Amino acid sequence: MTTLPLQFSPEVAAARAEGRPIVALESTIITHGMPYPRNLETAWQVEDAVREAGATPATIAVLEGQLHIGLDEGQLEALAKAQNVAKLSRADLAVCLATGGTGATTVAATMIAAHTAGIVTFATGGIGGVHRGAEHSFDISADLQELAQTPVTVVCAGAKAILDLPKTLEVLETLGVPVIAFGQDSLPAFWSASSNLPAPLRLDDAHAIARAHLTRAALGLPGGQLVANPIPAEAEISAAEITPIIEQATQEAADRGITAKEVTPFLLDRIYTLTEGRSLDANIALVVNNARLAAKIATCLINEPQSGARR
Ligand code: PSU
Ligand code: MN
Repeated sequence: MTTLPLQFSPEVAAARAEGRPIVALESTIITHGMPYPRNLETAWQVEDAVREAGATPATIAVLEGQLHIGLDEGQLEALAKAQNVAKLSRADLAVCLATGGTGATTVAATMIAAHTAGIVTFATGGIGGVHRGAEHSFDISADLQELAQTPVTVVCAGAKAILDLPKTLEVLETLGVPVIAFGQDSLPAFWSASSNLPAPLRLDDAHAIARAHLTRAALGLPGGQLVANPIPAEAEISAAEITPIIEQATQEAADRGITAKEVTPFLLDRIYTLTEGRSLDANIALVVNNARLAAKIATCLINEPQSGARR
């Protein structure tokens, strides 16, 4: 078996050598989730939020066939500006690496890369899930299967209402993925702090989330945990405002026959335009908030007494 060479940024390599906490960050949010230049500003802001909270950010991407764990400023900028970058999930990662391609990693592919690099905590905005109409399209993100099999704790702000949230929760339950609301009883719904769905689990501090991660490993259970961290109140967009916009965007996607990997980027772009950019302000605020919580969890994981099995 060949081992895969990993390209660690100097900052991440130093953190590894010194046993300091590291937070993985995905890159599809940069290339397919937000327009330039705000995608780049957001990537910097999120990395800084991780640093200010005492951990090291590791933005993950494939550049010319190399799996990068941590990007320097120039690499991040090139990725944020690049057109037609591949969107890599579990199914595409190996082909991209083997053929010398360049691509941004989704939640699923970032989890695989993080795990390969020994990183167990990951912050993002929203995960992929069961799309509306999945009973016809079968469109269910590979992110859900990944959470079931790769031992990484993923901090998100819940799932977007572009997805079918009840079905997404059902699939996660079937797959045995803990869905943990942070500090509240209801499931956060991305642009809104609360949905009308109760969260399956609730934890109120980073220590408890770290302990649950380690306990899962001690039980020999595969897979990770999904932490749903509510958007800060001042950045929320009300459900009344966003719901008709999501419905319009979803209808347009159906009318235009958008399928597979294009669905999520198409919806995000339409919602951005239809909210005149406000969806993006909210998105940025919640990713930064998630980066801070992930940094705390990563720090607790390093410091837990039972961390023998840790990273
Ligand atoms: N949801 C968001 N923003 C995003 C994504 C999802 O609110 O940027 C991205 C993430 O990278 C996620 C991917 O892993 O889309 C899911 O794509 P798909 O539904 O094609 O699996
Ligand atoms: Mn899909």
